[in-house]
Amino acid sequence: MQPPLKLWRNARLLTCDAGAQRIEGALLTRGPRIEWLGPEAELPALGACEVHDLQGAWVSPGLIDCHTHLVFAGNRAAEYAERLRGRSYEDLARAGGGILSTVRAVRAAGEQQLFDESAPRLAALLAEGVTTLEIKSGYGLTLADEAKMLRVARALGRAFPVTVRTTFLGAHTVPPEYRGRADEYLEALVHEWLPSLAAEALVDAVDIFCERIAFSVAHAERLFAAAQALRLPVKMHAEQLSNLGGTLCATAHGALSCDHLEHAGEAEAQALARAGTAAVLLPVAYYCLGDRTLPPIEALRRAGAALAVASDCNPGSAPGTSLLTALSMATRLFGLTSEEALLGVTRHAAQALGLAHERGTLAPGLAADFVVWNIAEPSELGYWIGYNPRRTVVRAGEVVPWPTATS
Ligand code: DI6
Ligand code: FE
Repeated sequence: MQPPLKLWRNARLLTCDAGAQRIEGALLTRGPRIEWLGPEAELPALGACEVHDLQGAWVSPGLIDCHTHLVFAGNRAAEYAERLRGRSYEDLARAGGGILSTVRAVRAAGEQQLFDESAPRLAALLAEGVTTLEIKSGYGLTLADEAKMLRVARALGRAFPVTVRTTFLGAHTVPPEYRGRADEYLEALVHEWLPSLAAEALVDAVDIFCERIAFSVAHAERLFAAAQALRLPVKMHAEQLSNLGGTLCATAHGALSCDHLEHAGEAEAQALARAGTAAVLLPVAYYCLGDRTLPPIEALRRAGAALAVASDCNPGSAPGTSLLTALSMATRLFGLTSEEALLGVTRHAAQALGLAHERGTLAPGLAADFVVWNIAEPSELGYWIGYNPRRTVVRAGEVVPWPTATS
């Protein structure tokens, strides 16, 4: 038997499709998918079905946070305080703090503790209308601890009304056991860890931090070849603190996304557009690091690259759980238009996760994930800071209750 139809009428639909259409009308959903949308005068004949009157509210696709390190233990407020006194992020990393201090906390945490610490962050993102998010590993840096992080990410996806995509980021930084032996560490990732985690179905994509304080382009080449042999899509933390040529390597491998890009330029913008690789902008990290180098927005725009926006939720450079705040920062700090910002957390974020065929826009056949907003104008998304205009969230065709850390 087919699941029942539901009619969501009297809506103003921000489809976020290629034409960025705005439609005054209705959505028809069947189970977890959208069956039809359009003006009410064109509604197909329906039998009895559940009807929701949305009273003229604006409706967008469910928001997609396509870059997070949401699963971690502890926090790094003390390092933030040091950075406020002038110490740099790179300096802290070189002194064994930074990512490695979170690695120590994650290794010490059991799976339940990691879940319990991460759940309130997830609940906060969901409260703003996030229905899909990516969660990276990268704070375990042993095979067992990376597996633990990825299992917690999967468990969060089962416990909460959200679609979780996991990304293996074993190549986040060189762990203490391999200090000075980055090449050997990478070989372990390639030959042992990645095949083992992939065999357990814990990995949806593979990422690498390509940076002076992390891994080289040659390392990325090795890792990407291994990922692609396992038919896993790849992505890269590229050009965040310096330009090592990571974007050109990632786009040559058909990466789903390159993320950060503060130190990218014209050549990178062209390569991203040509390869169909999404440019993921992370303005909260830019803000919290007190960065001064802006990503090349105008070049990306001119080249026609897909601009996505994400929270980067992590304890070091972006301790935030508000995608709407990231939107505000993407507009004010990076100069995105309101329309670009909305596409950045819907259609283009889906592209960054390789999910554009199933979510990120309102269209027949796609996921019935959408947010009903308490706003009079679409430009209010990315305008409010610390005020949440979400009215109702529908995921897979069901109204989602207000999320709590235990839901
Ligand atoms: N870039 C980032 O912004 C995060 N990871 C990365 O490669 C920061 C991670 C951290 O500082 O804990
Ligand atoms: Fe990141």
